[in-house]
Amino acid sequence: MAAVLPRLVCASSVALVVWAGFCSAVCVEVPSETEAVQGTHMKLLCISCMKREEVTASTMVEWFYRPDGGKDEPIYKYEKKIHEFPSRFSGRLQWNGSKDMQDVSITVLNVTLNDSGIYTCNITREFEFEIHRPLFTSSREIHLTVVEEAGEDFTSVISEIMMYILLVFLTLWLLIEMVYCYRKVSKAEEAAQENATDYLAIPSENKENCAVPVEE
Ligand SMILES: *[C@@H]1O[C@H](CO)[C@@H](O)[C@H](O)[C@H]1NC(C)=O
Ligand SMILES: *[C@@H]1O[C@H](CO)[C@@H](O)[C@H](O)[C@H]1NC(C)=O
Ligand SMILES: *[C@@H]1O[C@H](CO)[C@@H](O)[C@H](O)[C@H]1NC(C)=O
Ligand SMILES: *[C@@H]1O[C@H](CO)[C@@H](O)[C@H](O)[C@H]1NC(C)=O
Ligand SMILES: CC(=O)N[C@H]1CO[C@H](CO)[C@@H](O)[C@@H]1O
Repeated sequence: MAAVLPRLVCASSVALVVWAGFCSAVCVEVPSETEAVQGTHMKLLCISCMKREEVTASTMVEWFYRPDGGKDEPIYKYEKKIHEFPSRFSGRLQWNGSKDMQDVSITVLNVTLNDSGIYTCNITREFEFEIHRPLFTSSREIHLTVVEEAGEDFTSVISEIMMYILLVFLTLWLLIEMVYCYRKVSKAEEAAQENATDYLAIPSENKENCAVPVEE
């Protein structure tokens, strides 16, 4: 069952992206996918919605890569123009952000197994026309796992099968319970109807004892 929840979360984040696409004025900070398939393009999603005071600021974004057990190394920078740092990603990084710089995503082309690790996007916004030039910074981390092949892993297949078995079982159980209840109710009704005739024969004092007390 463990795979069901991430799938739900996944579906809802897709819904969010679609929704954000329909009304582009709304910025939604959707988290990035964290699994990539070897040999495909991987979009490292980094969205940092502007607060109202940041609209007149200029945005700079820096991307870092940290291999497992390593330290952060800069790989990409965008400040008015693109700057790529020499790294093993050279030539494989592509700007995939938006013009308004709320989406500062990049795409890694032809992902290899070695690209697993932690990617950080650091966003700095600076007021352009102020004397003090205050800075806003925000940071996101993406823990990327690169897998050899697309497809479902064994445990998620198992949990999916379990889910269907459970569904069928629950439906059957519900049906049986309904039939059983229906029988019971109709039997009780029959019996009650039989008794109703007896009930009429009971003297009226006894009838009052059964009645719901009425408040005055
Ligand atoms: C992806 O990388 C592999 C090995 O690094 C290379 O053999 C392959 O040609 C590359 N594919 C593309 C589409 O660049
Ligand atoms: C992955 O990294 C290891 C060592 O860091 C290196 O030996 C190997 O060639 C790399 N593989 C690819 C496909 O870049
Ligand atoms: C990214 O920004 C965060 C918070 O501003 C900071 O703690 C972190 O050191 C920065 N990362 C790098 C690699 O500069
Ligand atoms: C009907 O009446 C009989 C006896 O008069 C009683 O034993 C039985 O429990 C009653 N059934 C119901 C459903 O009230
Ligand atoms: C310029 C660029 O790489 N654009 C790509 C950004 O990502 C979407 C998918 O999320 C692609 O369809 C674009 O081509």
